[in-house]
Amino acid sequence: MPGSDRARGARLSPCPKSDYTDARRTSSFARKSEDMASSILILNGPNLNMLGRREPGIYGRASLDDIRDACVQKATALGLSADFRQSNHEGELVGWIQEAAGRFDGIIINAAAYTHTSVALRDALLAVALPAIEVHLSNIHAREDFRRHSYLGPAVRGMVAGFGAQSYLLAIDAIAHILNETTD
Ligand code: CA2
Repeated sequence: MPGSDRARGARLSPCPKSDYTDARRTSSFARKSEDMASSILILNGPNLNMLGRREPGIYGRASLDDIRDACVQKATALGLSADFRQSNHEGELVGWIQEAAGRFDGIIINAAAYTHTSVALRDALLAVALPAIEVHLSNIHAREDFRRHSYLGPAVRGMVAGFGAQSYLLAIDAIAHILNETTD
C-alpha cells in the first residue's frame, strides 16, 4: 500500500552520491551496530484500555495487556525492541509521536476513534517522518460509514485491519520488513 512520499523521502539523507548508493544497498538493521536493536513505538488511542471487558463480539476477548505481551514477544523474536503505550488523550499521543523522532525507528498506531477525527495525529506522523503503520482490531470498512475514513492514511505506509489482536502482530512483521529493506 503506498505511503506518503514525504515520509519516505525524509529517510534519504542528503549525502554524496557514493555514500548514497551504499546506503541504498544497506539495510537499516545492518547500518546499526550489531548489538543495537531497532526499536518501535506502538501507540494505542482512546478506550483501548477497555479491551476484553466490553464488546468482545467486535474487539475480541484479549485485553490490552495481552496484546502488549504478544507484541513484545513478537518484536523480540524479530530482533526489535518495542515500547507499547495507550492514552485517552489526543495531545499526549501527539507528544509521544513528536518525541519518537531520533528515539524510535518506526511507529505502529491504533489511534482508535481519533483515526476518524484527528488532523493533529496525521500532522504529527507526517512531521516525524518515521515509517508508520496503522492498525485496527476490527475491519473498519465493514462497519459504520464514518469509520471508513482514516485521517492517518496519507501519513502511514499501510494499514492492517480486521484480524483482532493478530492485526498488531502482522503490523510488526510489516514494520520489520520495512526496517530491513533496502531504502528505495
Ligand atoms: O478496530 C479498531 O481497532 C478501532 O480502532 C477501535 C476503535 C474504533 O473507534 C475504531 O473505529 C476502530 C474503538 C476502540 C474502543 O475500544 C473499546 C474496547 C472495549 C469496549 C469499548 C471500546
